[in-house]
Amino acid sequence: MRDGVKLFTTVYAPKDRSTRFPILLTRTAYGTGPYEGDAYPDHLGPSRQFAEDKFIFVYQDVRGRYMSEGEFVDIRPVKDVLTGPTDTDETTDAFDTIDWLVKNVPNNNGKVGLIGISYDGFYTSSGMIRAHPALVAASPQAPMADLFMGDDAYHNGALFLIANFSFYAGFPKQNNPVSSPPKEEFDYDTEDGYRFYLQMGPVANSDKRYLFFKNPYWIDTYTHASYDAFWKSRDILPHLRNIAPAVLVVGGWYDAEDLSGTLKTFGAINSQSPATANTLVMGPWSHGGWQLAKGERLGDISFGAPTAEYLRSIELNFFRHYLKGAPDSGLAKAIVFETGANVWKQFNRWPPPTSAQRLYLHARGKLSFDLPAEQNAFDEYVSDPNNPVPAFAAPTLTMNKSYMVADQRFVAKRKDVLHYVTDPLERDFTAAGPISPDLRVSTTGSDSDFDVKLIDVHPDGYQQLVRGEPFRGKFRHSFEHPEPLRPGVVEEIRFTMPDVYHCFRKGHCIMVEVQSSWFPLTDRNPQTFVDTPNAKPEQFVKAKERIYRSRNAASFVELNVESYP
Ligand code: PG9
Repeated sequence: MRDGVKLFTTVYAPKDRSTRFPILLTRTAYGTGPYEGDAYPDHLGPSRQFAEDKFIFVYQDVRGRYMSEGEFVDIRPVKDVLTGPTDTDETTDAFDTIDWLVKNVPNNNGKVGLIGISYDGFYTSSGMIRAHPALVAASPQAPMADLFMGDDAYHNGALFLIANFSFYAGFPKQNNPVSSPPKEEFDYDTEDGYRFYLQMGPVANSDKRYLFFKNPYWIDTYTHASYDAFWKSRDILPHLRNIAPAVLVVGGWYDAEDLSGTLKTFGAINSQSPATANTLVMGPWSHGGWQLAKGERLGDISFGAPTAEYLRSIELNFFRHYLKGAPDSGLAKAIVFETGANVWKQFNRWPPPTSAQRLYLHARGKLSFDLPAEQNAFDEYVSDPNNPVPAFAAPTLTMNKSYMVADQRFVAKRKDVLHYVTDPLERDFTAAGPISPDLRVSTTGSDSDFDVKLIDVHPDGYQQLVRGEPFRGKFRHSFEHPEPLRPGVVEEIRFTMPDVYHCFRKGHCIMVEVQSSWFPLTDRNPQTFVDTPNAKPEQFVKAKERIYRSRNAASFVELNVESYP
């Protein structure tokens, strides 16, 4: 690299020396092994078809991980300005790597593609910024974009507890260069994540109780509990300007980690770099669930076909066109799987044209498109942070990938979950784009979460989660400067959940659930306005929550409904 640091890079090239091949590069935080001698990896490239088609596959350990030199920074911020010829960030490391590869790897054709999933999707996005001229095509897949604002770390101010704790338990700081870092398995001493996290108490206890757990990246994650300079500097979206390579953004509707980042990456390139060839592919997949998988189902939900096979041809044609000069397959702007209907559709924009429709909460658990007629009407429940609503039907120690389509009947009997259901639909109803809950609420506490779930109720009673998000009340006016809720005062909680493309079929019902904890998916809100991770056990108190459903204070969920010609 320009500062003399050496990054460990492995090149797998076709033996055929009669043709020149393009380079397909992946930069990773997760290790490029096997490192020993002439050991060969299980697979090369994103699919078998790529290996058969022949590319020069290059894998690199990013700065400070595994066999690379230098210092690792978790979600390294992109620098606005480089301070001199030896200043670096991930954009310069990608540039310098590509520069070295095209000048030194025998038989390369001078064209480079960049691809990666999740963290490696973030490194792909980084490489697209101030890109090397040889980088002509890039595919950020499930890329993180803004960790506090809806990606891995926080959703609407609530910490994604189980996902982050379990991730960082397996992602320690390394004394690099190291090919097989010592693995200290974290011993949960139970199979029951609900109990484990409840017994942990306030999140800062994770370090007091489990001393060896001291992981600086985890500590950063939970101590930066609002949208501060730490998180803002890590937001890559403002940097996605003047993107020269063609881009194929790939993601899954049921990605529990970086769904928001995927959609925002696509959206930011469209709006900030409109001349870039930029396509979105969204399938019915969990986080990276398309990789080396068929994509036929997730949890209980079948998609009727091996949906990931469809992506394989899109991906291969994309890179073949830009890297090998194969004919342009004429990609649409958005290639999206319509869940519920189980069909692929193509659009020249995403979201497609829609009209906003509001589903209002009514008395006796009804949900309808009509504004309520009643005055001063509400439903109420007691939310107890010491008995939080479970997020998963079965105990789990790691994020259950299929929770995003899971049957919600396991919370049907809880008194601290409100349910609102439509009559059976008389025709198919397709929501395309963001979902925006708008609640009028009050609480007896000084902070509370309001979690909203949009559910597809099948005729056999299965309650399939379609989209759900928490909202931490103290952030209702600002994610930088939280403010207490005022006990007993009606407040508006409005937020946006990531896009869906879901068909609620004729005969199904639409259901909305509201609750104030979702554990251990999110950390517990003490329901007292305090520094949440450091709250004292006695500051976790019950609160009475009211959700209003009256004409003068209506609560609703706004959907964008596809307009049929
Ligand atoms: N989305 C992942 C992640 C990155 C950084 C922090 C926590 C999670 C990943 O799987 O790469």
